[in-house]
Amino acid sequence: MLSASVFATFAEDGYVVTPVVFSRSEILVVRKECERIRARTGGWIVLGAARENARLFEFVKHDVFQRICTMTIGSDADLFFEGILHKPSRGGRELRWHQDSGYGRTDPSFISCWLPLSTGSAAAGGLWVAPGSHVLGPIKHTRSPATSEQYAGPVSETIPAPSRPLDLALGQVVVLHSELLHRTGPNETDIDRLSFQCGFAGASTRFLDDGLPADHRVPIFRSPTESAV
Ligand SMILES: O=C(O)CCC(=O)C(=O)O
Repeated sequence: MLSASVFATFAEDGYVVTPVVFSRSEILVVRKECERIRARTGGWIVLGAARENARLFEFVKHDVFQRICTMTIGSDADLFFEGILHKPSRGGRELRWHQDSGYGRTDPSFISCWLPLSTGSAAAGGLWVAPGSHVLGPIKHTRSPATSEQYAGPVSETIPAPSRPLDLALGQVVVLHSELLHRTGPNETDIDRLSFQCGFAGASTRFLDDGLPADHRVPIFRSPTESAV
């Protein structure tokens, strides 16, 4: 279903958009859980949601994510963050250009998988990417005093690569290298934008400036070990 050719440009571009890999009913189950959690917590982002929700935890263990990990960071991979992200219709603010490694640097890099649960249109606050920008390596991020978001500081004023919006269908996934510059805009449509994101790191990845809680890392995919005879 996810052939190696889907990932052929990942090393060069720092991202790939998969074909539709989740059915509508799979997306609806995830969406329902995310809406239920959001109704309780509010806020534009809910982190750690899969750790306390069996259906979301099943979802992050899906064969699709296993395949994505195998093709990008290796078949032994840990989940280390996941979030529900919401931008209300005609609302939400821009999340400026940033690298996900700006929130936590690792060696080697990790990946983030982002997927729409309501609409994947860039105009609805969807993703923009700067293809190939991951080759810049980790950029020092700055915390905006106004919004407290971490962003790529002066680099975000002069994005070195041509940037492009991604319009996604439900069931598609964007896989981002942790050093790829990306952003999302405000939601300019009448549809509430709900998305899900999960980050995976190779099992032997080192966290260089890890301010995250000790239990943030969950071993999730392991290549089959040879059974003792
Ligand atoms: O979904 C969003 O608006 C932001 C996603 C993103 O870029 C991030 O969480 O790093």
